Parts: sequence; C-alpha cells; structure tokens
Amino acid sequence: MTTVICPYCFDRAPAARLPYRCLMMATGVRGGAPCDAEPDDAWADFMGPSLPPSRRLRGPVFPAPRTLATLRGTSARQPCPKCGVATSVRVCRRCHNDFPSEYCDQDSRIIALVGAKASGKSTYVSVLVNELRGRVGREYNISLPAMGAETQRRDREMEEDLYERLRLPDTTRPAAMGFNDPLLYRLSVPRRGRFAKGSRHTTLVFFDAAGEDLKSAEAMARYTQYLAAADGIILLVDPLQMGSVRDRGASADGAPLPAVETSPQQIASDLAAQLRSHGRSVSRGRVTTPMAVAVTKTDALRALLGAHSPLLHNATHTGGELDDDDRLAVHEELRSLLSDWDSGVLCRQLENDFAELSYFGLSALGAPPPADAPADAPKSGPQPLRVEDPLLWLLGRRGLVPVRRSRPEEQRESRDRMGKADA
Ligand SMILES: Nc1nc2c(ncn2[C@@H]2O[C@H](COP(=O)(O)OP(=O)(O)OP(=O)(O)O)[C@@H](O)[C@H]2O)c(=O)[nH]1
Ligand SMILES: [Zn+2]
Ligand SMILES: [Zn+2]
Repeated sequence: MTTVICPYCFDRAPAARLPYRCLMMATGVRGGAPCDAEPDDAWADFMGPSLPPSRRLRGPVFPAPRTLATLRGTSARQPCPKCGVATSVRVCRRCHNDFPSEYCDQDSRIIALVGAKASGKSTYVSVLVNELRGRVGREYNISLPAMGAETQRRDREMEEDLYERLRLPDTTRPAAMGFNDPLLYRLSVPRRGRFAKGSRHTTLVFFDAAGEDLKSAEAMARYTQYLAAADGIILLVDPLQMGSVRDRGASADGAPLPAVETSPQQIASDLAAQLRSHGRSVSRGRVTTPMAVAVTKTDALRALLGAHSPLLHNATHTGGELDDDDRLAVHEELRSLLSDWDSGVLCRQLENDFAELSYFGLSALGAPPPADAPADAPKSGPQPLRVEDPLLWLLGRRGLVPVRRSRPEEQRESRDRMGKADA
C-alpha cells in the first residue's frame, strides 16, 4: 500500500484514503450546474490569517469512497457526489493542500535539508538537481522531473538564475514571513536484477529551512513536524563558520568572511532534541534517522587539504554504483578536518546523538563567488564537487541506488564499534 506524506503539513496517510477536490467544472452532468466554491476552513487555517477572505473559497472536498478500486489505488478519478463531474485532484486530509498529479502514485521520502543562514542550502539544491539530471543522472539512469506547477516554476527559475544568469539564490524567506513551499520531485531509477523490469519511483521532498528559523530552539519547533517525517537529514555545515578556519584565513583568496551565524553544534543538538521529543526511533540513546553531515564550500578549503585529498575530485559512480570505500575515505577526511578545527566537539556531539552518521564534503560552486560581484556565481558557472554524495548515500541506504562494498565486513564492524563510520 502506498503511503503518502503531505509535503506541507507532513501528515502521513494511505494513498487510498486521501480526499478529492471538485474542480467545479460545468460539463452538463446532472443538469449541468457546476458546484459552487465553499469556504475551505482546513486549508485556510493552514495558510494563516494573511489569506484574504475571497481566497478561502475553494472547490468542495469530498472523501474517497471505500470501493475496492479506490482501496487498491486503481481508481484515479472520482465523481463529485454533488455535481457528478469526475476529478483526479487529491488533497491532504489534514491541511487540504492539493497534491500535484502523480504525487500519490508512489511512496514519499522526505529529505530534510538543514543548515544555518548562508550555509549554502539554496545554492546546493539548485546544483544538486542539475547534477542529478546531468552527470550523475546518466551514470544511474536517474530521471528527476519537478512535480506540480509551483515546483516546476521554481525549478526553471533556479536553473535560469544560476546557470544562465550566473546569479546566486536570494536569501530564503523565513517561515514567519510567509509560507515556504517545499520542492517536489519524482525520482525514478531502473529496477535492478536479472528479471527486473521497469522503474522504481519515489517522491523526493526537499524543504529548505530559512537560516533565521534555526536561530533558536523555539523557532526550530516550527520545523519539527518536517524533521520528524524525514527519511534522512542533510545537515549543511559552513566551514567558514568554524573559528579556526576563519583564523587561518581559508578564504584569503577572495571573498570576505561571512557574518557569524548559529553554530553547527547548536543546530545539531537542537535537531537531536527535536527528533527525540517527537518520538523518532532511538537506539541506545541515539536517534536513528540517517544523518548526512555535509561540509559545504570545500573550494575555500583547498589550502588546508593534502594533494591526494578525496575532496578534490568527484566520486566516479562507475557502472551506476555507489562506491562505499570512496564514501569512507571522504568520511574519514572530514572527520579528521572537523576534529582538527574544534578539537572534536562537533563530531563527538553528532556521534553521541545520531546512530547512522556519515560526513561529506562538497562544493556547489567549485570556486568562491567573484570578489567584485559576491552575488554572482563564478564566471565559468558552477563547477560542483561531490554535491551528489549525501543524497546518494541516503538513497543507497533505502535500496534505491546500488552500493558497492569491498571492505570485509569485520573491518567495517570494528570501525563501527569505534564510532567512526556508519557502514
Ligand atoms: N566558496 C563558496 N561559497 C558558496 C558556495 N555555495 C554558496 N556559497 C556562498 O554562500 C552564500 C549563501 O549561499 P545560499 O545558498 O544562499 O545559502 P542559504 O543557506 O540558502 O542561505 P539562507 O537562504 O540565507 O538561509 C552565497 O551567497 C555564496 O556567497 C560554494 O560552493 N563555494
Ligand atoms: Zn497536509
Ligand atoms: Zn462538484
């Protein structure tokens, strides 16, 4: 049975139970009178008091009938009980937001993206989507269309801004100032195996929390629902926020250092507290939601890396498989860099709080923004490094992309016992 998670309020429901919305179309059925718009209080409550009264009126919502076809999920359209005209629009049973067509055809996976203000979240999403459709998508035969008119519009806009106009994203709106829509994508990968046919589909929901929302534990409570629904979390850590990296003037080659924001330790400990309080499963005191900790802007760290650092090149993805040894090499490199920067405070805290943890290092742009135009991408356009690694690891854990492992199992286990890498 397909389980759908609402990307707006994160209510979880069997697809067959989702109500329908009448589109109020006049097609001559039952005397031809189309339905009138009605106040949709559930939706209006969700949208908040800024919604003008005229916009509270929407097509009537009616429950899914309990027929065999709807329970099996084979019936895409249902006639409205009032006007008789069939509709295929499904809505969330709690917040009444409309789901894009196709959203309810497959399970949803929420990938929560968390990071302090200016840690690089928006740039990362834009580049990640581009890479998943290009270089990485080709290796794994991934397709990633945007779902729904709103994501399609923003998807086009992000692509044009960054890749054509070479403009960096604007600051993300904090949730208090308005409603932040999630980005919805339909990820398709070919089924693997000798007799496998067709593709597997998953809905990916990226929700980019504005930096301001993470400033206090209280503000972060707004995002608790989202975090609690997440299948995996990508925590972006801006290395230019770490005291000793700033002191060493890692970005001496150009851009001035960004203002100091919420520390990653603070964000990580708030995250763990939120997940625990929302009953996310806990194993020996640690939260089990897989946690990818990704240090961003690694282009600014070149001076601190050895000549053979795995952070200087992309993973190969040969044969459409994720190379787990490569991931472990990156994991260890980052763990040692992070520990060096803050005497291991962040790593200790993360490892005490999260049972499934892996460190990543990525650069969305491949180079700092030009010193004379800090709102622009580098002149040559984004030249990303390893942006795909955290998401592919999360997908690999769920069996959505194949993973190649060569280290013997015993070695991996002893590594685990040392609290080093998740394997
Ligand atoms: N050197 C370098 N700088 C980057 C990179 N990606 C982003 N930046 C810088 O970081 C700034 C913030 O990036 P955003 O993507 O807007 O960060 P955000 O986390 O979405 O920020 P908010 O929306 O304000 O929370 C950009 O304006 C760039 O100056 C990168 O790959 N390398
Ligand atoms: Zn909802
Ligand atoms: Zn109707």
